[in-house]
Amino acid sequence: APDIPVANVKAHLSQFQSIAAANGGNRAHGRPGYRASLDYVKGKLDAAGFTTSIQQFTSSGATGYNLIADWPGGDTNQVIMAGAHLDSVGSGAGINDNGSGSAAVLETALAVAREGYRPGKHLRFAWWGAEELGLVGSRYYVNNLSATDRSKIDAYLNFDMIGSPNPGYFVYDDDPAIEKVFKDWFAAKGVPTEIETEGDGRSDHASFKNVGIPVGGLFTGAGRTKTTAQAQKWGGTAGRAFDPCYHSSCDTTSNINDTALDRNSDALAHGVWTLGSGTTTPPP
Ligand code: DTR
Ligand code: CA
Ligand code: ZN
Ligand code: ZN
Ligand code: ZN
Repeated sequence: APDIPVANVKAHLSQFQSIAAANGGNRAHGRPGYRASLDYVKGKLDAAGFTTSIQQFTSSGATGYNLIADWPGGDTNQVIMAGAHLDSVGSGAGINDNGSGSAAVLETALAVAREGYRPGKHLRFAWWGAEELGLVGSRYYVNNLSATDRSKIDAYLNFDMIGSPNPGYFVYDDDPAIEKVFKDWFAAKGVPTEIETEGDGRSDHASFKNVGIPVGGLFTGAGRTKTTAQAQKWGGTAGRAFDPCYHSSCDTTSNINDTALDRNSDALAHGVWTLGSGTTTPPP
């Protein structure tokens, strides 16, 4: 997989920050900042040659939107998905939660286009609405998949908070094969990882897991406190939350650890390239 330039990822975060500032200070479901964020992401993908679609739904009396982007080609009976929720809470710009995941997924998709990558499997990228209201957008997407379309999704990779300022390196433990892809990548970089245990049912992979689709993902931590042992292996500050600005107005572009964002962006690309390349059945 190509290196993902962290400067490019941070440029998307700056855009999300500006969008929030221009739209009442947030990017929350039902607020103009959310749709403006979606339009930004969609514009980049359309320009890069993706086939994009907007899926509309209603939640709490407001219209919500999912953005789905398909990279033309690959075996459409074997789909690899990578996604992130694009909405913030109402209290702020939501740059770590979850601009970080949204920006890294976007930059990985743009890298696919830049490289002219032709994977054996079909790649689909997604940005979810209304995650903060209770995983609403991703659940709507999964619930509206036909059984046939559901059976074609080989994996869903979730990225929700991957740039926390006092980061841990957590790998979802839901599917062993997917977990191994990420764990091995970090091990090769000399970065120890822990399995992510607090998140089951707490982010957008839940709806995919509930219908039997293999899921995986990465996480750098939210409101929980980093232990002394964790600080010894990862650096940062023991006794301090992984993200002290979780769901707060201080979740801005200054609330990002660049090393964590870079490593997780590169790991994300590695996961997409690795899982996208293999085909379990030979092409016709
Ligand atoms: N619920 C997510 C934040 C979150 C909390 N624990 C985990 C574990 C894995 C992924 C995400 C999370 C949110 O506030 O968007
Ligand atoms: Ca990189
Ligand atoms: Zn959140
Ligand atoms: Zn989140
Ligand atoms: Zn899990």
